Amino acid sequence: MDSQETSQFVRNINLLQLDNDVLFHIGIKAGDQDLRRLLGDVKFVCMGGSASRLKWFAKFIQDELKDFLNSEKEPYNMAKSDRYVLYKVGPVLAVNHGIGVPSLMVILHEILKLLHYSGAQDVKLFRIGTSGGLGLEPGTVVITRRAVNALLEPVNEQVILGKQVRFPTTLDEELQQQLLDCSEDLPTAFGDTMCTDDFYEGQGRIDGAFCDYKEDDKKEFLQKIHDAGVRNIEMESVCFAAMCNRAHVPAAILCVTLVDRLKGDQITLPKEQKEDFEMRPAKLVAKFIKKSLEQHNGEMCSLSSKRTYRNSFASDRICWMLLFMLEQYINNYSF
Ligand code: R2B
Ligand code: URA
Repeated sequence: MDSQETSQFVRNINLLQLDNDVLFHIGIKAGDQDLRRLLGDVKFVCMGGSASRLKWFAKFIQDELKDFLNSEKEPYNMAKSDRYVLYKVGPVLAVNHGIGVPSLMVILHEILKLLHYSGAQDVKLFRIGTSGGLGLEPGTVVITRRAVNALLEPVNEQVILGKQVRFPTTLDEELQQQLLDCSEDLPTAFGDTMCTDDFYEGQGRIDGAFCDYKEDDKKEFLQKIHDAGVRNIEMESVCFAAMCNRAHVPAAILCVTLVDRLKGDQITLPKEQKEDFEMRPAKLVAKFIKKSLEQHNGEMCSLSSKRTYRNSFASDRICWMLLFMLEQYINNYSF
């Protein structure tokens, strides 16, 4: 079977019924553009919270990869909605995801469908973000070993049709090691990342609008999670890991620490230093991407397919339907 006609990114037979899938939050209709030509060669999706940081990242990665790229045109925002930004630079797609799991989950559904409709292959996803550290010098990049929820469980819990469903947050160990190998002079740590639904009470801060616990309770909690292996706290990791895991996409999470939570709550870094720290996960990922491109002699940067989305749509549907039926059959008849 032509490998371009299978897709790892989605598993939803209902998509076959859609004539022209609307990716609402990025303002793209799947059938209106030649997505295979535009995005078929994407190999690395880099996501982070803020739209302006991702705009900066797109320019930065363009500069870093200039020896591999054949265009110096300024990256433009492909998203036609004001919710998220989407920049394509050679084999890299840079996307912001906003704050927290709900915002990330919405854009990840749409990015995975976008990758599916584009026929992209061998894609890796990265979250390059910020976090509060535990026992680490601010400015340390934590490469996440396991993403755990606020109860220290390695799962992302979703409520689907009124029922709680738990998805494991397994991350790719080989990718973690490859990133650690790229860290060189950057201060880097490797450990568990706790994902919370809130920046204030959810992360045990005492400086929110409300706080019904004492400084000692907070210290006890933070020390407990530190002793359990947590090295940083942020707000998206369990969802990012679980959805990439469901999509069988190798994924990694790299977040710089902006404060040592064992010492305080407020982020008081001067602007320049904060900006410098925020670049560090991007620098680390850029090194990894460059190394990957060097290993492939830059061939990842050529367009992987010239077929149009419309031309390939019918054959994709048939192969995809057969695969889905096979999977259902195996699930129903295996013990
Ligand atoms: C890190 O920083 C943001 C909160 O300030 C949130 O998106 C996160 O995970
Ligand atoms: N982002 C978080 O979620 N927490 C912090 O402490 C810093 C950044």
